[in-house]
Amino acid sequence: TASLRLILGDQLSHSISSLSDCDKSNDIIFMAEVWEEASYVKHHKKKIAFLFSAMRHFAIELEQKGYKVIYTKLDDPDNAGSFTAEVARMLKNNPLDKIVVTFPGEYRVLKAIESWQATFNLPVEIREDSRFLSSPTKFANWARGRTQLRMEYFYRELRQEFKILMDGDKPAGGEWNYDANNRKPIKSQMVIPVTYQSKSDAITEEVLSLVEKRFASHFGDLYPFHYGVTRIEAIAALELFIEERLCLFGDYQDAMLEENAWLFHSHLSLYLNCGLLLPMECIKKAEEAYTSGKAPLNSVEGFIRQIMGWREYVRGVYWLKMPDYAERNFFLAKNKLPDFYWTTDTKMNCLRQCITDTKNNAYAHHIQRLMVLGNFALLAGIDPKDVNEWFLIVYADAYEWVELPNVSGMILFADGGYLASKPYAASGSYINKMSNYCKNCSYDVKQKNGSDACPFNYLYWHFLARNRDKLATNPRLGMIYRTYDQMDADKKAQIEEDNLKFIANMYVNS
Ligand code: FAD
Ligand code: DLZ
Ligand code: SF4
Repeated sequence: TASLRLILGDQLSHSISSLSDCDKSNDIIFMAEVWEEASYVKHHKKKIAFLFSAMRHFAIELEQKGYKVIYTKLDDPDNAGSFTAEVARMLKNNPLDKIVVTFPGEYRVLKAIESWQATFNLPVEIREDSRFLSSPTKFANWARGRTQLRMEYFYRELRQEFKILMDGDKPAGGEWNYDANNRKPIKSQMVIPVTYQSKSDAITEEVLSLVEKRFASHFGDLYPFHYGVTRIEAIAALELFIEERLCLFGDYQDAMLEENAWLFHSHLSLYLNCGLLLPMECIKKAEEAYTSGKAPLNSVEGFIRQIMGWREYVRGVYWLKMPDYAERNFFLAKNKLPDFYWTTDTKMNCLRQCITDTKNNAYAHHIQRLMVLGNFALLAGIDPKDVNEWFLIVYADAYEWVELPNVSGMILFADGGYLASKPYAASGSYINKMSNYCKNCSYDVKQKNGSDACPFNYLYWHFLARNRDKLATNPRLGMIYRTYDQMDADKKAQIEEDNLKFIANMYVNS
């Protein structure tokens, strides 16, 4: 028998389960650049270029290993435009007995794959994605019977199961979590090692001109393009991070700086999510840096928690709660996303900087996404559908399994508190404490009301006041509501008025 081994764009790992028993002389590996995937949302130009170039490099590596590979480029005149239509075309040209594919990263794609057995009258084997440390089934078992999930407990179990940063049955250093040490603001003068930058080869150059031509109307800057596109380059990026930035990753994990978009973060998510890096190898390398004394525990534990904890946890929530999760809107937020999320044209310097970084790099770090871009969308009552679409478009690491729970669960609290214990709502003072954005802003972070006041200040109180019926019982918000109750009626009326004015103006001039 001969089977079709389909490799999707985010499955670029030589150890992918769909290839484990691939017969080099009979089976055909199939990869396709399809218009449907590249345009179902209008992805950032850099994201498309990164993925197409990485796919093309991966296909060549497979050929070099002796596999039979068929690869459809986007501009192939016979390209049928979608996964389903391309698989149909493949099967017409090559008599095959079976389709083998690894579990995809999006519900939408899973549903398409599940329909193929009937459409093509062939067995379709969907294999577990063993690159992850947990699985949808294991997560569902863990979640059963819990009304509220907490990442921290899930993460501790994985630490124990895989014996990572463990001292026998105790966590290394005695604590599971060193976050209290990981909230230092950063100074402009700080020397920050430059992140990994690759040089484009002929394959990348060809993809860049394809994207320039075919996706001209998409958001984002295509150039300069420095992302790695092969496993060798991704490993070089990982090693550079471990050598030069991991040691201070923890200290400055929450900091933001106008002059530097990258700071001490790893910038590895795009490689991890398309399969060029494996989560366990990143975890092991970081653990090694701790045991060999190269990096301190607060940094190493913080980094490992992001990958072993958050990354696995959000994937579990996604598969447990789809398809309903995409429809959740706990606060019934219905404002449209303001245009400045695309144009960068806003007087709010924090937003302008974070959107500009995103436009330039298809990257912003976690606190920019959470406490500026996401926090504003939460406070301004933007419709979760709009917010999710934006986040799925603009980042090179965005696939729905990881984007949706972070946006709807972590930042918008659209799931009513299933993923997170409270909304990450914050006023301007948080942004001022953790960044230098406020210094160059037209608004005054210290002013609470009026036309010069930082909008985050009154939007914050208005958000809490208008959603009181949904949030007041949350024990973590009790103190904040007591502060609100102590405000006099004039102050409350002022918040109401400022909010009203701001939202009305948001689409014209903000
Ligand atoms: P680092 O700070 O160096 O962290 C190391 C790794 O941990 C990351 O590479 C990533 O794989 C993992 N990680 C960290 N935080 C999370 C998290 N919350 N969820 C899942 N994995 C995490 N991450 C994505 O990969 N794709 C997305 O589409 C995405 N959308 C987000 C949207 C919002 C609103 C928020 C708040 C977060 C989102 N994240 C997303 C999570 C996180 O912001 C990015 O993973 C991180 O910024 C990537 O940069 P880095 O590689 O430098 O991460
Ligand atoms: C994100 C993306 C884009 C832009 N284009 C393609 C593509 O042309 N071919 C492909 O196989 N994958 C692409 N991807 C990634 C897919 O959307 C991703 O593999 C699925 O969403 C996972 O379920
Ligand atoms: Fe952002 Fe407010 Fe600071 Fe301006 S003053 S940068 S709007 S937090």
